[in-house]
Amino acid sequence: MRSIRICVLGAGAVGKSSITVRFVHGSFYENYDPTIEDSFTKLAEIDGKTHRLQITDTAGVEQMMTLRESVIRESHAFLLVFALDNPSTFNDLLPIVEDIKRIKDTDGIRRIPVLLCGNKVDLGFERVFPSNFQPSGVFKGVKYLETSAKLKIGIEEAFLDLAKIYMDQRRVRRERHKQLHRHDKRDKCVLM
Ligand SMILES: Nc1nc2c(ncn2[C@@H]2O[C@H](COP(=O)(O)OP(=O)(O)OP(=O)(O)O)[C@@H](O)[C@H]2O)c(=O)[nH]1
Ligand SMILES: [Mg+2]
Repeated sequence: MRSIRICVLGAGAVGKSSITVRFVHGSFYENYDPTIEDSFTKLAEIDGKTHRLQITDTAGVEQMMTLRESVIRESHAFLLVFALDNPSTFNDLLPIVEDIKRIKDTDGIRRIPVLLCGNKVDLGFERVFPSNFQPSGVFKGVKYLETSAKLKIGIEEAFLDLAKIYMDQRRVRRERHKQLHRHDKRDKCVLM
């Protein structure tokens, strides 16, 4: 069974723990309890095969920067969360994206399995993003979902789509690698 290591990142109080706990345990809590770092495991079926999702729920507060560095390095895929009632939480994702790009050594975030999550979609009047919001800029081409941990909207989809994005990117990478390897073999001359 393959393990897919997913990391949940975003500013404080956007709902990272709530989304994770809703997905793993099916429950939701109104009270706010800031996270240091928590790990969860859940089996999930992707393309007809069972995989183990190992989810790390991170801290939103900046003091945990060193923890964030190592968890990004060890993760395969990233769920980036902001809150639809708080515009600054969207901007807070930009340095996180830069960290992921630096640590994973890529100049394009689309080459990394990432899913952007606008959480608290249940908050109708408090919402500050337009109803047809589509992220652009660094998030252009990145899959975007609106979720509610409270009302259980889009939660399964967020984790399963992200795991599928990881598996698809992995398959493409492996096929490309195989092709290159085949060419390598063909180009080699035999020294007698
Ligand atoms: N209305 C609403 N409230 C939510 C939702 N998700 C989380 N909350 C509330 O938002 C607050 C913060 O949620 P957490 O899940 O603890 O946020 P977090 O991102 O893990 O915060 P840190 O661990 O400090 O980084 C809590 O009071 C939750 O009940 C949601 O979808 N809708
Ligand atoms: Mg938390």
